[in-house]
Amino acid sequence: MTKDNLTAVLHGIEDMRLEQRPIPDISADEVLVAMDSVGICGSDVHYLTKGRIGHFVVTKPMVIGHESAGVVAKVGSKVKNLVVGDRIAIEPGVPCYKCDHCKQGSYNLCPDMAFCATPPYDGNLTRYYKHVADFCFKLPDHVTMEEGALLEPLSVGVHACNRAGVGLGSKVLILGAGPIGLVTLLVAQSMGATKILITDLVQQRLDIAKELGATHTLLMKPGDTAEDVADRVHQVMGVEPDQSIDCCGAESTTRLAIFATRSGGVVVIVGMGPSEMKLPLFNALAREVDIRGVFRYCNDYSAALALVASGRVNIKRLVTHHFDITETAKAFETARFGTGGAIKVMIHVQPRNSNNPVKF
Ligand code: NAD
Ligand code: 572
Ligand code: ZN
Repeated sequence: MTKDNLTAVLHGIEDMRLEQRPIPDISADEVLVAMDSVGICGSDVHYLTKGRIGHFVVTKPMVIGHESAGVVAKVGSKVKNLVVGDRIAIEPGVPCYKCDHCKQGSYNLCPDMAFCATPPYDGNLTRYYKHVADFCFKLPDHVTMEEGALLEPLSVGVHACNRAGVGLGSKVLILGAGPIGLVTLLVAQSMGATKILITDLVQQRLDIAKELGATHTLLMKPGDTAEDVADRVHQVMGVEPDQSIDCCGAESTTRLAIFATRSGGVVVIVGMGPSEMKLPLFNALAREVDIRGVFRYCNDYSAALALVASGRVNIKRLVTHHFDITETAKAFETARFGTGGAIKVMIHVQPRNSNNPVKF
């Protein structure tokens, strides 16, 4: 094993450095992972540009990255589910296993969750990273490392569609055609939704959504009022959506989600916008529209992997740009400014495809 452990470390606002870090020692329940692919998430960009998300503040150097896959390089003495050489996707949040939420199975709500690249916890845009083996998922040979990394945002889509109750014949409205809106579209389709309308402010993103199978798209303008757009949604879909999934989190999109959803339907809020907003609550209550939150995912990685491995979901189209870890600064510039219509920017810690046994 080489001693090179090049790592992308965020020191503060606009201060990301590539530096050498020691290769970590592992505990009995952990594996050492030779990282392969790490996607850039909006939250990584946010920590770089703002140094914080809400109460989560970068107060000491933090390794960035949480959408990842790699190859097992060492296994701890108590690890039973993995061996050296296994190609794995890494679920980035490790809960405490002890609190009531963990014991009841809702481990995503654990207040002591250690989540990659959420302060104070390091992420995994690095050559060698250690992780609890329980939160590593072996990939079949025909699933690429990039797809493994994308199981992370895909799991958000799985959780969101489950929370919404999407099923056979569902008519679904998705607000926002960024990576999260697009994975939600793919999952809703795979769950049997027959009409899916997706909105965005950017036509290029809607074009990709159409390519991925959205039955309808609607270009919004910044000044649109939610009530007016709700009428347009009904006209375009020819029906009121059963479920609306807000993948923006702007006040205007959450308002639209409520107005547009059929009585007795469900609004799910995935996008994290302002901490307080003005919403038509009476409209929702009087029509029994349930409003539900989404916090990451919980026991969703296996389903996300099954969707990709079975070919029911083709997630590769989301990746628009590829960079080597040595080009991390350029990769973040591209993700940040959406250069060249960037959707998902993938960073390769190993040369692309070097760990993909099946040729693509
Ligand atoms: P993104 O910024 O790439 O995508 C948001 C999209 O919404 C963009 O395409 C933008 O053009 C569009 N948009 C903005 N305002 C709009 C409006 N008024 N109407 C229609 N479209 C509009 O972000 P992303 O990576 O796709 O993530 C989406 C949101 O989900 C973010 O807020 C992120 O923090 C959140 N998120 C939440 C969780 C969770 O656990 N709840 C997990 C992952 C991401
Ligand atoms: O992939 C996980 C993920 N979660 C996001 C955003 C991007 N990626 N969330 C939005 C921000 N919250 S948070 O609670 N926080 C910073 C911990 O505001 C987490 C979920
Ligand atoms: Zn993320």
